Amino acid sequence: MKKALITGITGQDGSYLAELLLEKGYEVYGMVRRSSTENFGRIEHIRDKIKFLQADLLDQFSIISAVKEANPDEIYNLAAQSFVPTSWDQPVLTGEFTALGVTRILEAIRHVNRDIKFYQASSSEMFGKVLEVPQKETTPFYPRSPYGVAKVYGHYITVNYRESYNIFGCSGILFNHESPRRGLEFVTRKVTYNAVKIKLNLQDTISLGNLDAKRDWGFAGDYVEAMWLMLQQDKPDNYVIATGETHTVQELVEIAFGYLNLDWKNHVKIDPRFIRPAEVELLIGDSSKARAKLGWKPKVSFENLVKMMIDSDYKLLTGKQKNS
Ligand code: NAP
Ligand code: F7E
Repeated sequence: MKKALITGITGQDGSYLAELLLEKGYEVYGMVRRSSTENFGRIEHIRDKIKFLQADLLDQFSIISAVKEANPDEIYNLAAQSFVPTSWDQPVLTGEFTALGVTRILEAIRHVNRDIKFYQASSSEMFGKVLEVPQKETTPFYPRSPYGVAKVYGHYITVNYRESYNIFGCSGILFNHESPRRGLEFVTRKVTYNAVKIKLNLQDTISLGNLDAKRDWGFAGDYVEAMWLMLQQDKPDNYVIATGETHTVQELVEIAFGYLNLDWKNHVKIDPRFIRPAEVELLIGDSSKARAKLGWKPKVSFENLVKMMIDSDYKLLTGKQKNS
């Protein structure tokens, strides 16, 4: 039985990856940080199958202890401060978690067992003010936020430990991926959750920022499979994971409100508080390398993803299925 240690197991991707690895027969260890209230909502249904280890990305020895105790074949580093706007408010902490946290895990691997395979959750935010369209593994980086800058560090330290110590480290450059388990502050979930509340007359408006930003949005459940596939290859590498389609935030709003038979123009307000100091205007990924080498491809379309999230939020808020 293979063993995997997932950091960020309480997050969106951690929950889907834990499900996938359990289905594949893995013994799954989850690294969690201490908090005054438990935060296991996304993994409640599988929590009795997971072995939890308390550690924090800021604390080197706690990570070494967790790696020693789990003694895993694979580590998936999904933990991070992952919300881009917060990275301007807390740039130093974002650097500690999202950049140096990666080095702390790699150092634990180097000291405990160099045969552990490592997955780093890199991001399309590294492309930022894009220098090529579509973006692929060889596209130069130009990050536009402290978060993006921290992820570039995490990417290169993974490549560096691969080249310096022969550690099997993979960097998955994942474009935006969403699901009913997405945090409420990210734009897809903010739109689906609040559109349902508007439909139910629980509120009248939603405030958003830049409606013209374009993103390549996929389904998180599809993307965690790519993470696993990267660690099953003969050699470690970097891979772009994306759908190859891009949509504006306005298109997201149109689909979500349209599915609820609402006219979005009556309910959406623009609030400058949600405009970013520097924006990533356009992301669209070329995942042909992953498709050819990993045999990976996305299964859920953008429209179906938005509808899946609306259906789930409707059930969450009413306890009933939405009639189509
Ligand atoms: P998420 O829902 O925000 O989850 C982040 C996880 O990191 C949570 O489990 C959180 O734990 C944990 N964490 C944060 N700080 C920590 C610390 N100091 N010590 C230990 N754990 C800590 O993020 P996600 O959407 O699942 O994304 C997973 C990873 O992929 C992240 O690294 C993100 O930056 C990256 N990524 C995401 C996307 C995307 O579109 N979703 C795209 C590219 C890359 P708590 O529950 O305790 O807060
Ligand atoms: O914003 C625009 C905003 O916060 C998407 C993270 O998972 O994916 C995510 O980062 C777009 C931006 O995601 C609002 O300006 C408009 O252009 O959902 P988001 P993100 O910043 O793209 C990458 C790949 C990651 O790695 C990150 O961890 O939507 N937008 N109005 C808004 N965004 C938010 N959050 N809220 C608004 O009201």
